[in-house]
Amino acid sequence: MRREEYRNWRHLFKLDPDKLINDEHLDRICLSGTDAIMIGGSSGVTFENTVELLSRVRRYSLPCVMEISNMDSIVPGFDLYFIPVVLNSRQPDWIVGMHQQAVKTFGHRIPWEMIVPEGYCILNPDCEAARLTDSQTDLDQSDVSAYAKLGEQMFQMPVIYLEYSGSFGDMELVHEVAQHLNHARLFYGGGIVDVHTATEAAAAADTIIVGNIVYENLEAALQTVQVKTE
Ligand code: 1GP
Repeated sequence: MRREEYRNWRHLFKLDPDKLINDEHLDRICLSGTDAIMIGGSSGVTFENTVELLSRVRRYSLPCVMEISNMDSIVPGFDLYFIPVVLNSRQPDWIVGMHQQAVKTFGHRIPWEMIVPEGYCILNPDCEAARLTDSQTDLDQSDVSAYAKLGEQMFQMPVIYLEYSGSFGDMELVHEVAQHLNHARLFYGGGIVDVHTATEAAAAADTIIVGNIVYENLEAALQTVQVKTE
């Protein structure tokens, strides 16, 4: 795929290599009309379970991208690699530390043309990603907008990702942040569980990411793809 194609995506399913999905469910997800599959997770992601899931998704013609959460699980063969930079982490490791180690380790083998940095702002204090990254989540609209603007303008990040993993976020805030961005793509993920939440999120953000509901209620997950035609 052409790198810039991701800028047209409206809907993604995020699949966790550490979770089980049977062939029938995966078939329906991959044929759902979603724009792409993103593979990634906060814990339990290994080289082995990532390769396995990638090879199963590769039977289908839609793009498959990896969101890298640790250096040991990086697998060749994805269409693009999304790299989270957690702008509101209190620990520099999640902003530049691990990234610097990855560049040091992989050096000239990094296909830079396939790398898409994501300026993350993690906003649900109870999610695993917030705990793991020690993110500062008690932020108001102007705080989050400032992170988004900083990511876009100072770091030239092509994607800003508002992450509410596990709970549906404050759509007013998401809408407000969108007003502050000029060219970065605004990704929203967290608590999209049906067509209603998907529609609301898609009205505020450029791209919505649907995760857990795939494993909890497949039919409801599949309905979220409708936002593409609205
Ligand atoms: C997680 O943003 C995604 O990284 C999706 O969140 O699992 O709550 O849908 P959910």
